Amino acid sequence: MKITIISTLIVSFLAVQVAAQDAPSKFQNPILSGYHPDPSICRVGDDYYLVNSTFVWFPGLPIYHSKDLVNWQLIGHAIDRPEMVDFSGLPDKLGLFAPTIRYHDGMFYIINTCVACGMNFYVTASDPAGPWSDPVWLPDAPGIDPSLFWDDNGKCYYTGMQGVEDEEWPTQTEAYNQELDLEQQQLVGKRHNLTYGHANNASYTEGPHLYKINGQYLLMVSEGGTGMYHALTVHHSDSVNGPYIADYINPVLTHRHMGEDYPLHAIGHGDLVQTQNDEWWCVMLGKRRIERETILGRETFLARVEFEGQTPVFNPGHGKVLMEQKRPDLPWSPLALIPVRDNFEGDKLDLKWCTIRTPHEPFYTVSGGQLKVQLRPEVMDSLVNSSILVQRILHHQFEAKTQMRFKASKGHEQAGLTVYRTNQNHYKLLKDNDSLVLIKSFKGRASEIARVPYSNDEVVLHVAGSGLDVQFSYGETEDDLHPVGGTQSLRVIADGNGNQFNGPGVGVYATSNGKLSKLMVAFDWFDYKGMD
Ligand code: 6LW
Repeated sequence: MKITIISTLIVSFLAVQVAAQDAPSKFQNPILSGYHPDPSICRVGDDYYLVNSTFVWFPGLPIYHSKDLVNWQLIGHAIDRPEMVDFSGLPDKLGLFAPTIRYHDGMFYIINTCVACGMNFYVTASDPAGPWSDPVWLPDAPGIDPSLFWDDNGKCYYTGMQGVEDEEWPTQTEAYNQELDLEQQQLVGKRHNLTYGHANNASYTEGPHLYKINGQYLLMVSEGGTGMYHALTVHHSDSVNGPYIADYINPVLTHRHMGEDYPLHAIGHGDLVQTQNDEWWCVMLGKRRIERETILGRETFLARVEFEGQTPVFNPGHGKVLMEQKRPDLPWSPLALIPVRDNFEGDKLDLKWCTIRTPHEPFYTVSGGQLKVQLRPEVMDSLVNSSILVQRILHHQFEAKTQMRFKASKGHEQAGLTVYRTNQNHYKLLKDNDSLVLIKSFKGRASEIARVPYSNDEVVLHVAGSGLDVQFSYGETEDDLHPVGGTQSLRVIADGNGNQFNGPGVGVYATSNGKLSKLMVAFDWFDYKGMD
């Protein structure tokens, strides 16, 4: 008996030791790599939910869930029915801007702006994985970047940003507050200016979020625009509608002073969360750079916040976002590894796949372990929904590969692999009836980089990115790949040059280039592998 108790104790002790060893003491930033801008976060009990902006990608507004603020699982999208929004004709930088997610009284709310497609709206859900309600449009709410805040008396406030008439300085904007009557589904009462930003020439004061902390209102906004000068500033008031007084600590977080060559910049657009263990953390966007280029777009980072009085101090002792730091005091909850190969099992695409712009008609099927994509006349160079499916590029060192079966009978029928940023900036490696062609589109100018004869129906297409370089290849099997087109530059999909706000994707594409076609192309599998 004694021996059993002792051995049970030893086994339990070892189990605790193993668990303790498994749980790292630190975490790495970014917590969501690749195209994950404008993060907003909320906590319900010991569950955390996060949403990002997605512009014209569909489905839009991904919802992530986490137990530890470090490991995030994609559980759904707030915009996943084509009737909800229409991105037709919109450039890749418009559409769904910065959302805010909040939980109140048993209901999740996401408030957002669809720029050039209806402006401000909110959706609700009792389960954040969905389904989400149809959008409730708020035609009286000017500007972008809406946020919601419930005061102790149950009143709900809409906090937004808008331009100002008669600007005193260029790019002056304001954060404002107005009551939102959720019964009437509209803004009511007076609109109050909260701040123009803390600096006397603050530019693009945006992304406001309001919190009540120790009985005082805390307003956090971004200033400086979403590039080099991005920053977070905080402002305090005893009354929800202000006046708000800028904290002397401002900017409370920025990398604007780190210089052009610092590898992490554009830190801003943050949202605070308090854990069940009384720690404060902030999620915010930032851009990683290689030789001053940003390939992966705006990513989501996490930083510790400690309050000194009413003042939030970000990563005390460091004052900047860290690539590695002590992780939140929360139960470590790692996720199952995402397999490299998507075998297209079941009858639905994995949540990671998106198309570009609203798909008003179905154009693909998943069955029998194959993804079949309909060739349609639409091309990805136009501002319409073409037969394109992409997933985010999450790493600076990555590989993507797919096995495709496709027998084109006419020259205008093409299908293959794409590295996509916008309708004007992308690569595509396509097979037609007798060849494989690599096309680069940069600032809207398409050029054929290489063409090789190829007549088999089956082909493996491959792309490998490394820093600023990208190399495409092809072969009859995945073990026999031949480079095509030499080393190309990922500057084509880097920020700038017409690439703004969104981020890059890799995936499949099919088109009949303006003519009708009955052809489908079949993909047996698609690999995405990230190395760094
Ligand atoms: C967003 C604004 C911003 O609405 O960029 O970085 C805009 N911040 O707050 C588009 O993501």
